[in-house]
Amino acid sequence: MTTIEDHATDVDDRDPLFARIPRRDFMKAGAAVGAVGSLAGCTGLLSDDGQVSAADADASVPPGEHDDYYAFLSGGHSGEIRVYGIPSMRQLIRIPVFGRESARGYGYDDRSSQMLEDAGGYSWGDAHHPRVSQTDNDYDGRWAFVNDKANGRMARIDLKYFETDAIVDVPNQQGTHGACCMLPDTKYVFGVGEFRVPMPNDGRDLDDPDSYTSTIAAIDPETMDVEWEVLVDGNMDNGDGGKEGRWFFATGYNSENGVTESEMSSSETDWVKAFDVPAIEEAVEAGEYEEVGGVPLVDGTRDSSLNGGDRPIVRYIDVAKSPHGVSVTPDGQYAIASGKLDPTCAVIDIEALAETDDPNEAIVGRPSLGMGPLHTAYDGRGHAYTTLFIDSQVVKWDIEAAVEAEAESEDPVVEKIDVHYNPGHLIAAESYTADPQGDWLVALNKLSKDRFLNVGPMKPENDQLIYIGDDDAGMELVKDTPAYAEPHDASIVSADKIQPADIYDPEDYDEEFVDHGDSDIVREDGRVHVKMYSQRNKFGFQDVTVQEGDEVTFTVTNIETTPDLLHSLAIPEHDVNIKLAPQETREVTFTADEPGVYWMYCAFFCSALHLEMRSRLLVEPAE
Ligand code: CUK
Ligand code: CUA
Repeated sequence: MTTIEDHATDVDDRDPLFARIPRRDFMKAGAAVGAVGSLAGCTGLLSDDGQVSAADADASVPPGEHDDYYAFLSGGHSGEIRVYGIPSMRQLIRIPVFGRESARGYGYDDRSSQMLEDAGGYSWGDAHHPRVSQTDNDYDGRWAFVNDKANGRMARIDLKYFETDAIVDVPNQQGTHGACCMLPDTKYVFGVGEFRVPMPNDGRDLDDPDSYTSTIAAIDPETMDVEWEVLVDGNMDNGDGGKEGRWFFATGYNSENGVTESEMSSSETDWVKAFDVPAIEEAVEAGEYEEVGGVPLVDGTRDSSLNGGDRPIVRYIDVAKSPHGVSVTPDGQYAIASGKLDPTCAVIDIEALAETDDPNEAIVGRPSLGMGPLHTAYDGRGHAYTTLFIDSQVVKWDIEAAVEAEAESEDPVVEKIDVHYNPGHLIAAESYTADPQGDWLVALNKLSKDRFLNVGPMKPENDQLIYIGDDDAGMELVKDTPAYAEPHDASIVSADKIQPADIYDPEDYDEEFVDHGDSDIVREDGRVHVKMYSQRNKFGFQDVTVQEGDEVTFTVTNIETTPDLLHSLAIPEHDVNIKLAPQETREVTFTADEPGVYWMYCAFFCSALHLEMRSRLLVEPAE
């Protein structure tokens, strides 16, 4: 059985220079020159400029070894988050967010099912953009956030337990698409509304698309309350926050206010919207809003008086039509918006934006990159990496060269690599922080076509690992990874910045901890409350008798203190299934509506006597 010490050994304090070299290669190289454990031991892996070459940076992580990074990938309309280790690309765990999931008992116990109910009671969500909280522009390991495009929601995942702990149903928003943190310190999480609807959407203006609008929502990460929203012209798509606490950027298409594809793409230009957050806060403070759906809604449309003075709250920047991704460079200097239908990206100078009257003057670069640019990531060495959906490539380009070059020049392009096929997002290690690691990049390809064994008409997607750590040797495709539908975006975080717990702390939840000696059955007016512990290899009661029709609540604690020793409570024919990690307590309430004998059992294989870990629920027929 593993111990806490075992778990701690690989979150190590290796010299940062070594951190990117898989230990196996380090050992090999070290042994070769007889200097294991010293810097000299790995010089054989370093090229002249001190970078590790792709061939040496073996992406296989041997059995028993740990990865250097956690990657959090959204699961699209599966409604979940997947956690990979990078560079192995091993899937470590799945975190259910917007839908029930039986292996983790998510949506089965009273607490998690109440949370899903309070968040609208939907059975699914469309998770696109997982972003991890930051402090001082670096990952702090507290939370991950992800949007639900389907039902207009934002969820929070507690990274102590790798579980969803809050979901907010965002008012006045349909198609909450972009999700990202207001940096440097995650003051807000922004939900970016994609679908334009009547405001409020209560049956008015049904077929009057000109009156439809969309909003961004600023959500407090601690309380998950929506603090304020801003109404805009056109719709919005993706978003990213600046690094200095002032600007938030959102791309959008459909400045035409159309409702069909041809209407939405008829104009030659659309906007990147730059939200001046302190100016919006001032407007809220001054009461310059209308309360709609219980939140202050600030008018940020072009004709709004709040956009008339010398400090407009929203700046509308004209870019080629239907831009898609937007991301801010690690140094906070530029916001880069991808053209999608246009082969260029717009490089927006963030400082210039504050100084100029005409926001279009802030566009300081427009390199021509290839067909279908969608999303951009960074290596921290001045390069941008953009997915080309139509060309099925990732293009690496030089940001400063793009600022110096003429518009539509291809000169800033450094290199292109084929991916398989049709990439949406891509993500580089710590690309969303001020200090990307610059070694690994993952292209999230929408189609895999012929890359894997045929599994029928619905093929997996393909997450491809690319080594970007050697500018001389160029990008190298290292690994294909089949993915279930459907990752959109990801965040990659150094392993040492996340410190998950091994066991639960009962202080972190409200349910009553039921230890040995606390077992109890309380009966009152057709309600039965059973409190019992679970431990290798029994439950606190060998049998529990109730009456047909009773409403039964079980409060069950796993009193183990050994990490990785899970139990559960499963009750046949009553849809009862709760997971119990060490020191965790959960409650489940159900109606015992059929007389009979039901074997309550543990579904996690917990010991040699796991199968014997059973008790009886005896449901007596009603008189
Ligand atoms: S969107 Cu999916 S590929 Cu939701 Cu970030 Cu671009
Ligand atoms: Cu407890 Cu199996």
